[in-house]
Amino acid sequence: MISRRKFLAVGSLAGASVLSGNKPLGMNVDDSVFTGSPIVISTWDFGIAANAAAWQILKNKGRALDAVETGVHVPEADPNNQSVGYGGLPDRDGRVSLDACIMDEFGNCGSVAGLEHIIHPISVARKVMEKTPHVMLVGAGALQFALEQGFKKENLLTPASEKAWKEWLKTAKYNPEINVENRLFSPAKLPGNQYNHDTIGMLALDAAGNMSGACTTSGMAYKMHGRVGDSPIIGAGLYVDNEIGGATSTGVGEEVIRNVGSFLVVELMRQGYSPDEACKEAVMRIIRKKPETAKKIQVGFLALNKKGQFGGYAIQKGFSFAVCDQNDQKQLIKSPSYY
Ligand code: SD4
Repeated sequence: MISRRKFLAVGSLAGASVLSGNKPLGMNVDDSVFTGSPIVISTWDFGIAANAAAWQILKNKGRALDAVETGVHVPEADPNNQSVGYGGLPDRDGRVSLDACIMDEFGNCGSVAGLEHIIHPISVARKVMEKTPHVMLVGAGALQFALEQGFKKENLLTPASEKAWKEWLKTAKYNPEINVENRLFSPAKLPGNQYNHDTIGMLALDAAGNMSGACTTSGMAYKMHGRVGDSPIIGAGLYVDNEIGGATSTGVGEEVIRNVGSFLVVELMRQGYSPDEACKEAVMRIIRKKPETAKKIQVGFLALNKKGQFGGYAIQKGFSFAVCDQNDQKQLIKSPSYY
């Protein structure tokens, strides 16, 4: 039997087996029930720092819901991360508008879309879940609610993001670039043209065996004002079913919405797919429906099941995800991909 540590070490090879039709290495890792060891996983390399914050809660037997909210606060508050929250790249009108959602172990969920001026949209989404009879608030209504709840109104457009936007205006071409997150993470590497990807999606399983998830983003850079992607849409950008597991996504949200991606991944796991197989099948739905579009875009899914097994799959190379558990707090795994 392959231990999970071993699986982590060969995480990027799992996809090679998926593609060749062999059983993915992750599948037979551990067929026992959850042993009580928490785990948190999240999208992209900025997930490492986010997981570390979430881990502080999980290791002290805290609730997964608190862990994911605290974890995603890290990239939301980082002005050097131009893909999430404060410092996020604006829409084509120069407005930073944020999307986020959160879901707990009871199937409760909350979401905000097109929220401006608030650094932590994930916490506003949690308030929507906990303090209102609704699931989703958008635009001016979401801002009004946030202010009523005591959130501070701030200018989220940093000088670096404003500069990049002004540079972009010179051509004003909307042309989503693949894996731009990898470059956005380092402000030193900002060339000032198209930065169109972002998003942290995080899934956590706590010591009690309960799962929650969070997803937060400034959306596609230079999107039309009012455009909403998959990230705040329950079932698309995030889905958690405490019986089965959870899934989240990153990349071009329109394709994820069209396929109700995260819900699909969870339902595939319900049918017996391992997390990596389920993510692969969700990606294949996108590719089969629109093979020409799929060549030019990135979509990645990430999933965690109730046994603590995880997996990811993307259309393009370059998607990575961070994993943190009691064995290792800083794993970064290269996702297998179709191309
Ligand atoms: C969106 N899915 O707004 C987000 C963007 C993203 O990597 O994840 N980029 O469509």
